[in-house]
Amino acid sequence: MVTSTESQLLRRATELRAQVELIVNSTAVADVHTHLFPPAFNEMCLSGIDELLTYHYLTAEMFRSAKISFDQFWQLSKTEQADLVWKTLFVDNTPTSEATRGVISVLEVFGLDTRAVNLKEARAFFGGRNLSEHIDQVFDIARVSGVVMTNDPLDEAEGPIWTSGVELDHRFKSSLRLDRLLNDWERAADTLTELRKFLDRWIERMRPVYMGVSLPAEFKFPSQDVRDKLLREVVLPAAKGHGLAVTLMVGVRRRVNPNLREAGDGVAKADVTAVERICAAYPDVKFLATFLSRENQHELCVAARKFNNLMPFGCWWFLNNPSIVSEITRQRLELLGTSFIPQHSDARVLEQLIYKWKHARKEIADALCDTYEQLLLSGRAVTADEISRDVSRLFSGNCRDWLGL
Ligand code: RAT
Ligand code: ZN
Repeated sequence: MVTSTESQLLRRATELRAQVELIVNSTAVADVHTHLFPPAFNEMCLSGIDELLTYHYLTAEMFRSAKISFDQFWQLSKTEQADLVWKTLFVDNTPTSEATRGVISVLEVFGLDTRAVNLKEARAFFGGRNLSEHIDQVFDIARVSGVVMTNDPLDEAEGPIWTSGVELDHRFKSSLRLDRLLNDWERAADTLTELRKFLDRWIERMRPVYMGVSLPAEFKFPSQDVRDKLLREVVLPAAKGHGLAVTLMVGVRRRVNPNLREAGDGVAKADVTAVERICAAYPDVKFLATFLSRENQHELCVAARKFNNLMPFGCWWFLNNPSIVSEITRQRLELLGTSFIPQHSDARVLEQLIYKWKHARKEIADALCDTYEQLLLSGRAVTADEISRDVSRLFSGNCRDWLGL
C-alpha cells in the first residue's frame, strides 16, 4: 500500500521531472567546441544533407557494411558518397547508431521523410534555403546562443580569410588551434622568440576565447620533447600574457587507419596526471580539459577536485553516445556539483547542432532529475529558481566565467 507521504513524494518527483525537462530544453547553451564556420569562410561553412551524410562519423560506419573499397569511395563525388551512405546505413540497415540517429533527428525537425528511398526531397529542401535565415533557424531550434569555432592560423584556406580582415557573425567566436603550430612550428617561425610573436599577432587578429590543442594518449608533462618546450616557452607564457584559457583535448590516436582519411583516428587511455601537473605548474592559467577515453573520465573528475583551474568539458567524439553521456554526466554531478561544462557539440555541419544538442539535453535532463530526486529523498526539494540557476551555470555560466563568452 502506498502511504500518503509516498504518494506526495511520487507526485513531487513527476512534477520535478517535467520542470527539469522544461528548463533544460528552453535554456540557451554556449557551445564551447565546434568546427563550424559562418558564411564569410566560404566553402568552410558546411550545411545540408550531403555534408550531413558524408560526416566522418558516418563514413567510418558505412565502410563496415558497404561493399566498396576505400579508393573507390574516395573517388566518388560528394553527392555519390552521400547517396551510398544513405542507401547503406538508412535504407539497407536500420539507423541505430548515434551518428545515424542524428541525421534522422535533423530530417524529422524539418518535416522530411526519414524513410525516403533517395535524397531527392532532402536535397531540394536544403538547396532551397536562404543560408542566413537557415543559420538563424538552426541556432533557434538548437537553442544555441553561440559556438566556438576551431581556427588554425596555418590552414591554407582559413589563414587568408583572417588576414583579409573578416567580419565575424557575433554568434561565432574563435579559438586558436595549436595542433599544427606545435607539430610543425618551423612553418611559422625560425626561432621560439619569433614563434611567440607569431602567436601574439594571431591572438590580436583572431581574438580567440581560448587556445586549444588535441594531444595523443602518450602526452606527458613534464617531458623532454619539443612539444613540452613549445608549451613552456611559447604557449603557456602567451596564455598568461593574454589572459587566455588553454583547452587540452587528450587521448586521440591520429590516423590509426589512414585509408579512412578524416575518419581514421582512434582512441587510447591517456595519463591524467600530465594534466594535473600542468595545472599545478601554471596555477594562474585556466585549463579546460576533455579526454577521449571513457576510462579517463573518473580520474579527470578527481583531478578537477584538486585543481580549481581545471574545467572538465564535454563528452568528446566517441564518447558522444547517450549511454556514455549519461554515465559521465552523472559521475561529474556527483563529484563536481555543477562546476563543469557537460557537453560541446563538435559539430562540423550546421544542422548537427540540432541533433547533438537535442540528444545531449535529454541525457543531461535525466541525470539532473535523478540527482534532484535523490536530494528530495534525502530531505531537500529544489526550487524552480535553483534548477534554472544550475542549468544556466552548466549551459553557459561556466563558459562565461572561464572564457568571457
Ligand atoms: O570530433 C571530431 O570531429 C574529430 O574529428 C576531431 O575534430 C576532434 O573533435 C578535434 O577537435 O580534434
Ligand atoms: Zn573537435
